[in-house]
Amino acid sequence: MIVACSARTKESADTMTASKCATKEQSDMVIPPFNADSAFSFVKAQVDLGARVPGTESHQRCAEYLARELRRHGADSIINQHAIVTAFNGDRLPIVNIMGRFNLDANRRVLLLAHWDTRPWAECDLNPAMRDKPIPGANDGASGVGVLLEIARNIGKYHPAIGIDILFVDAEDYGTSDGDHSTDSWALGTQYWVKNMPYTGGQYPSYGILLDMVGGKNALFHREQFSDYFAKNIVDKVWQNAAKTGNSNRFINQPGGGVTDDHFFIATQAGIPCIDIIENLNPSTQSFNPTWHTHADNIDNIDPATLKAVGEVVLFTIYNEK
Ligand code: AHN
Ligand code: ZN
Repeated sequence: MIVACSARTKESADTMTASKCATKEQSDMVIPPFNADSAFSFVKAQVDLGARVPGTESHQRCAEYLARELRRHGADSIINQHAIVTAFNGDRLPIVNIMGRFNLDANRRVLLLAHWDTRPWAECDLNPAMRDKPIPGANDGASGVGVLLEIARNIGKYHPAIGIDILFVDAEDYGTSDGDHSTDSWALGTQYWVKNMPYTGGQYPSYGILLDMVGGKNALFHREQFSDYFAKNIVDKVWQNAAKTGNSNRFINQPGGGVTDDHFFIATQAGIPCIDIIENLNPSTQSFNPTWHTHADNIDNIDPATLKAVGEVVLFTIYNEK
């Protein structure tokens, strides 16, 4: 257990047992332990299904797996939002955004999201013959979902004070890599969701946290530019929580580049401030993981320590909300 009241080094956090905080206002807030092996197994389960490209059997099977997992971890409601969207190249994609809602009575809510689809192409692969084949998407897709499933498992056991909506969005990665085309070609599932939000009454989340590519080896997370623009206070809070949980070695409190990712559409069209925890947008390199959109984006290149750093920071953040 990690106790929420004080900064701790990674070593002490790993070995600590549950205990109450010393001071009154910090009461007995206890953060459950993020199990990196469990998160890794959730990543592997997705990758083992094969590429999750909209319209394929593996995609369908993964949708069923994700809804089943959310149910198993005690979500109070599960919404499967089915739609057909049209990709930049005219492909008609059967998509499903999957949302598990925990603690339905709570009006204060936080949205946690990740894309679950995988890219049908590997345009960055070194081998030209492999570029028209779908990527395994271990990091780009499965990693964010794996961390969120491990968070769901914890929420089901130790209820946070607020409500949590875990959203797996589809068809993020069907965008064009041709710079002449509009960036609207990305995040099609989220673009559908923001126009058809399944909320009633005053139950909109106060803010959102997107996880994208959170499992790479030696991954670093900088302050993504649109996140800072639309939700600076949330970025501040999350990067401070990284420091408090001993994860400043990965969460670098410096500006990164900007990415047109799911959070952009949530922030601009749903009116929900949303940040993106995304690997290595150091402005000096502007680079993602070298496995990005290649066939090397496989389970061998997933580091449980990266999943753990991100999972700890997000868990700490939601259990400290009131
Ligand atoms: C753009 O390249 C404009 N967006 C990429 C977002 C992304 C792709 N995240 C994962 N794969
Ligand atoms: Zn991608």
